[in-house]
Amino acid sequence: MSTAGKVIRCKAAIVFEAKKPFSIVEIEVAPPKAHEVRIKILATGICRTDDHVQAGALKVNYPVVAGHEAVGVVESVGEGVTSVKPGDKVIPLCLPQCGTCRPCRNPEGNMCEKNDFLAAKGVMYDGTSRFSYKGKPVHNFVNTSTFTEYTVVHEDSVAKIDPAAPPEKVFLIGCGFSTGHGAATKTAKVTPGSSCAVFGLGGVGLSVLMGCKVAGASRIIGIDINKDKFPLAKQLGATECVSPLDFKKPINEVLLEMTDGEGVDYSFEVIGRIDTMIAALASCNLNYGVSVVVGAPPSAAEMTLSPTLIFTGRTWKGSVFGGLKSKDDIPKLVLDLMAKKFNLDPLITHVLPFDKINEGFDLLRKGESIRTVLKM
Ligand code: COD
Ligand code: ZN
Repeated sequence: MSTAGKVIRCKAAIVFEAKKPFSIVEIEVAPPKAHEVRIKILATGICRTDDHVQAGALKVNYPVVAGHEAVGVVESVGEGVTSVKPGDKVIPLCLPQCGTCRPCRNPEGNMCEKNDFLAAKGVMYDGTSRFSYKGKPVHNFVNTSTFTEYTVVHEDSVAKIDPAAPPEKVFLIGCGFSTGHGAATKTAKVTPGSSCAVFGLGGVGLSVLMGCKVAGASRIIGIDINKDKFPLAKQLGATECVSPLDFKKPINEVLLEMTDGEGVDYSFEVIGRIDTMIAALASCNLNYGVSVVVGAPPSAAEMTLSPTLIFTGRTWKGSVFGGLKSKDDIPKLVLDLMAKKFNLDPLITHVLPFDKINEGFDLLRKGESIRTVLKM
């Protein structure tokens, strides 16, 4: 029997307040309104950004259905939806692409004005939520919310993908892989023969590293305080790996020494810490080096640094979702995956049923997993 037009009762993992574990409860998911799409989630990944939601490090409204890296099938669509139809395999987009705002119209822009990263209101465009628990509304997260069997997103926040794409792999294109790969290839535009340094070797950092390799970098230095990450980093293209804990001097000085005082051509911060953002900046060439901030800083953070770091010519850039135009670029990355232009298998270290979501987050916190995929 069709569920279109009806409220769906299903399982979701809710964070009721910061620092409380994910609670699996039954919620109600309202039908999609005009220009909205209801999606049955097939698989969703555990990303550090969701951990920040649970830990209270990101400004969000609670209670919230987090999760933003997933793949699903369209269950039903609201009035006026033209880009997807029921049955389509889709990836929800944590960064929307409305196509009409200034950043969407600028070829270099991707911070669609409809994004909810900065305001973090956690509601649909009309200011209401499609999720409720015991009759009270529950917030959404970055226009997606994938820790639920069914979600509702605006049409701007969903991309139709190749129906043959395997759910247990392609979910990673919904955030981690695209964020990292795009930061190297689209934001930094890494050039052949160049040198790169990647700070943080989690799922996103390793994807940056894969992007540097595809772009033809000849030297890629991986930096992490957890040496267990080094073998995989080397398998994916790191030419060397170093731990800041092995040195008394600051890691940027170590990197300068490793590069004969030159610094690297490109550096990437993929941890989300102020000190490593400054260290990454100071590690790139003082004149033509490019440093990219990929890790989201804690919401309340501010930084102080010497302006000389920039004065000599370095370029310091940020990159959200790899600088990608989400609705246009995600289906293309999926086709690249299907054409075996890259392999996501090494990044997917654990598979768990949705009910074991808290176990999945423990693996991430203990540094044991790169990506855990939750199957619904
Ligand atoms: N020095 C070196 N390495 C460190 C340090 C340190 N001081 N502290 C931690 N690390 C290492 C950890 O050991 C770990 O290996 C790695 O840094 C971080 O990896 P993970 O597995 O915790 O996290 P990821 O790779 O899943 O995500 C990290 C981000 C920082 C990219 C993520 O949290 C984030 O901020 N994403 C937002 C960026 C974005 O564009 N998002 C779009 C959709 S979310
Ligand atoms: Zn993410």
